[in-house]
Amino acid sequence: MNFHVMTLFPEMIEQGLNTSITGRAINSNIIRLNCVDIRKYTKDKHGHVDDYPYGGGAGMVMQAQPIYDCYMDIVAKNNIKNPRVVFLTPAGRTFNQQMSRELAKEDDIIFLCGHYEGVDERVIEMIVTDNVSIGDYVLTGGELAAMVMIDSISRNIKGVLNNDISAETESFTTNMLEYPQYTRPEIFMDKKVPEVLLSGHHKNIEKWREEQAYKRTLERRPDLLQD
Ligand code: 6GU
Repeated sequence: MNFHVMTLFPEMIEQGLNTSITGRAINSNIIRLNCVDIRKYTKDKHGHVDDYPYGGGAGMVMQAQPIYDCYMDIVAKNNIKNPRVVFLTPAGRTFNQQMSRELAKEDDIIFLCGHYEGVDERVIEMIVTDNVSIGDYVLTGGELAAMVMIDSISRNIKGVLNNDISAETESFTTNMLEYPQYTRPEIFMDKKVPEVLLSGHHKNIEKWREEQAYKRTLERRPDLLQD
């Protein structure tokens, strides 16, 4: 999988994802991260990539030309045919585990990170296939949202996680939140590990975990149980 990111802050994304599990996946060539600086493509003599909005209003709007040229260059250099192009925007469809699993099947995904008050609608119409939000709150730019999506999609790609099972059994694959986990020591500041987990009785442990997962889902996310 090749993740291409069009952004004004490539180092932010590189630094964030070159760490931990995604960092290891990049180093072992299971995924590739190609962050491209939109500013490199501006034809403005002062290096500007934004301008005032037609019709007036607050803030600046990212111009179409640098983004379009950046996109064309990524597609040409990497020989990409019919790519998914994801525009990170609070006005998009909300990202979830199902979308993550679908996107993990692609060979290339191009992300467009917006900044300022928005992006010229014409370039969005020309190149974007998916408008995606990561939740109902507003961020200063699309970079953190792209990082969230790339992290999530990566862990659905074979070879990224150590164990194939954990991506399958965890929260949202089963529509249940995960059961609580414990490790050594058996007693921490007077708090004991639930007895059943020390019993070695696998059937009882499984039953206890299912009950805990259900109880937790009912308390914290009852909306997940409504269907
Ligand atoms: Cl994708 N972008 C921005 N700027 N804010 C957001 C978001 C995306 N998703 C939620 N808030």
